[in-house]
Amino acid sequence: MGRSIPDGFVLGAATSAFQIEGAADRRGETIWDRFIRVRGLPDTGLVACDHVDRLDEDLDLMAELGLQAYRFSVAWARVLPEGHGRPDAAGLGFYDRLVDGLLERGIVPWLTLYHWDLPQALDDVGGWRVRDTVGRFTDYAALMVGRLGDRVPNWITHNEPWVASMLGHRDGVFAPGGTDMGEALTVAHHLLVSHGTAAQAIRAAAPAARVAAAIDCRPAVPATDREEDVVATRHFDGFRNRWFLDPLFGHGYPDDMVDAYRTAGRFDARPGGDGPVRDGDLDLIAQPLDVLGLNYYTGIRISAGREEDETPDVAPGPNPPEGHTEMGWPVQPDVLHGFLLRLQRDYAPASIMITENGASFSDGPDAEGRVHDVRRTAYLHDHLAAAIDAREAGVPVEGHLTWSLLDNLEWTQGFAQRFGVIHVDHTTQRRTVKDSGWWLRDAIASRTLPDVPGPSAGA
Ligand code: IFM
Repeated sequence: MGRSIPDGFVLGAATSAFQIEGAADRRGETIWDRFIRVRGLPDTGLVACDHVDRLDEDLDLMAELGLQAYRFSVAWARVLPEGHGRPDAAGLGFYDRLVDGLLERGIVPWLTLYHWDLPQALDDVGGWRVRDTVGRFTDYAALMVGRLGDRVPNWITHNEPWVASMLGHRDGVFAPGGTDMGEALTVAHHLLVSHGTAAQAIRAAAPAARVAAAIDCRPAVPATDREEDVVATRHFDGFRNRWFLDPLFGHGYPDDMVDAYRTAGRFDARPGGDGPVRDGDLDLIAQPLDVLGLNYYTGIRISAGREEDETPDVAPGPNPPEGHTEMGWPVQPDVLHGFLLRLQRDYAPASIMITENGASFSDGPDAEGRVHDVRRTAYLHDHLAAAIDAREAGVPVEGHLTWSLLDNLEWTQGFAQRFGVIHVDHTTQRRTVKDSGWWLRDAIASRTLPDVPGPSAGA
């Protein structure tokens, strides 16, 4: 008999538009289409998981698993091909059908407005580097809430603004490929301000809707107790976690990081200073947050010299060492538990939804067509147990959305990483529920975390 799942704790799964939808010929170009083409990466986004044309099948699979909630994102360029202007009726119709299909099956929708797929037409005129895009995003949010606000109760403005700003504008490894830290911090600021303005637009049109932001956090510990590693870890935490959490919760940008960035001539975060921060922006960012979305995969050990570097010690790829996933990420459910307690202590959020958590392992169907992905099942078991422990310790964790429903397109890595609880054959598009998917179904149906046979993913 596994441990019980508390009443009211919600279990579901998550995806994003660019990673599953396909039907790229029926929407506007996005920065990811352009980035993939210019960099010569595998052109997997054109078809992805063909979700647009397999919507009913995918909805039925969600129902078969008994999901209580489903998080998806809207492709901005599917509803507004140029990012603004006249909406595309077929694009809006697709999201109508998706939301109605969820509701018919008793699955609560969690809608994300922005999961990194900026319309290319907006990037051509400055993208998130310019303030105008805040207004464009607010208008897009108003369009979507006007259309779906009567049926979607949970609205996530942004997914992982750290990734969108830093990987996309500092490191050059994600779209649109910028390589400047000052630009990346400007982008981060515009993302945060647009969270606030979109929150206002959502509330104006749908007062009962709940507003959330999905923040990817990477909890850090010093590699040793040497002073320089402790100082580096504090900096990493500011760079990676507090820069986003502090202003969202009304604390403003963290003083130590404001000083560090300004002294280094990288960014002026003072309202009315030399940077993009205007008077009133911090109040805009700090709109009341109904739900903090937490995307958690792993923690990190930091040593001096790596205070802004989260390159994994283990390279991504198949056959990872024990206790790691194929992303090279260590499996650390205890870190999730500790971080949830910290969120409660430092920010006292009204509620926390774990909006992403999951593991990449490439197990495929055996001769009988079963996918025995015991490492993923163990990962989910242990992280759910950690989340439930935190809830029982008083942290308002309302649920957990597994990343991901389907094996999907892992950005620059194409189909090389498989996060799904449903296997997708990317040649035939055939879906096969993995053992982890059946385990999730059993957990939801029995309101317990069934024991997992074999070794723990973190062993
Ligand atoms: O696939 C991504 C997702 O788009 C954002 N969060 C992390 C996932 C795994 O890398």
